[in-house]
Amino acid sequence: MDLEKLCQALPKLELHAHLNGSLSMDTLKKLYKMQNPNSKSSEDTLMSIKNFSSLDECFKVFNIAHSLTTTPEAVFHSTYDTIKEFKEDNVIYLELRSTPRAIEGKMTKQEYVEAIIKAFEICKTDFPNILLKLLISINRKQGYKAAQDNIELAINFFKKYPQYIVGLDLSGDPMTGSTFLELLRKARLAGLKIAAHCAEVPNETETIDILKFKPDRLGHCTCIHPTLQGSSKLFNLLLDSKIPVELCLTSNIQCKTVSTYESHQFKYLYEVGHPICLGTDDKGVFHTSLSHEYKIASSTFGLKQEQLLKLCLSSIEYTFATLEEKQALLYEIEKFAKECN
Ligand code: 6MZ
Repeated sequence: MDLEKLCQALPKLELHAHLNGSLSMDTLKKLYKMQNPNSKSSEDTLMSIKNFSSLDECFKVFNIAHSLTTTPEAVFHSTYDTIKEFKEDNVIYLELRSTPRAIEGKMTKQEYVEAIIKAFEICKTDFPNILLKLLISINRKQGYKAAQDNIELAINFFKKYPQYIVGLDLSGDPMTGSTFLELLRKARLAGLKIAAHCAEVPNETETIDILKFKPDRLGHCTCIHPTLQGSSKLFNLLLDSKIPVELCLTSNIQCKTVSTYESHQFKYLYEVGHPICLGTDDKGVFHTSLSHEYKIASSTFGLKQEQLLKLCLSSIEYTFATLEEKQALLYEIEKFAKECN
């Protein structure tokens, strides 16, 4: 099987996908039409989503998607379409993450999360081969009160829908805000798993604090790179922690936080056998797919079929799924592996 076909056919697990960053151009156009039924052109407004060249500018791009997901109906369609697209890419397990937003007169944070759950419920019937979970995100830029509200919301939804709501994600512009680790500790005690973005920009003190907190998974870890000056201490701390890292190759290249695919931290973590998994981050913003990320990993780091399958298999362990669900995922991937031989 050629590489492209193999990466497409692999039963993959997506553990790092932000909902509003994952919206495809088709979904954005659809949402634009829903919001502006009489407008003829959506292209110009939406095209600016392609124009960014740094992490800072990337965060401005999210405003476009956010301006179109301001009602429960729009959030529902966004979630449904995104799940469908991941399913079409042969993703068998999808952990979406999203920051609940309240829009005055249009939507409460509670309704935002309910709209996602409603889409999950319908997708469960429409696309039974993809297992769905949700992490409630905390945007570090939005401050303590918003973080507290989102955690309370997550705990309440976790009680009602433990089959879907599995944890919290700490994300947002890494140049600002705080990590709210004391709040995350409370959430952990309530049974929620924690995935934290870590070291997207250089910040040794914060990185050490996060590593000491021991989230269940870490996102990016871009600046914990053994070749960066003074970073070997952080790299060793990360290795000792054994915390799985979600790696998003294209995202880091497009945001210019890593200069080349060849020098991506994937190489160093993979070489020493640190637990890692691949994710898209924001497939709409970065025009990628999980198959494409596997293809890049394969062609850049020389991963063959056996290693790609191992990458999928090992990701199972890092999911926030139940033991039973993990066994079902294992069965799916092993079945595929047998069919390949
Ligand atoms: C940190 C990111 C991110 O939550 O509105 N987000 N946070 N680093 C990244 N790397 C590029 N990509 C996305 O999805 C969009 C939000 O996800 C976070 C940001 O807070 C962004 O506003 P939701 O569904």
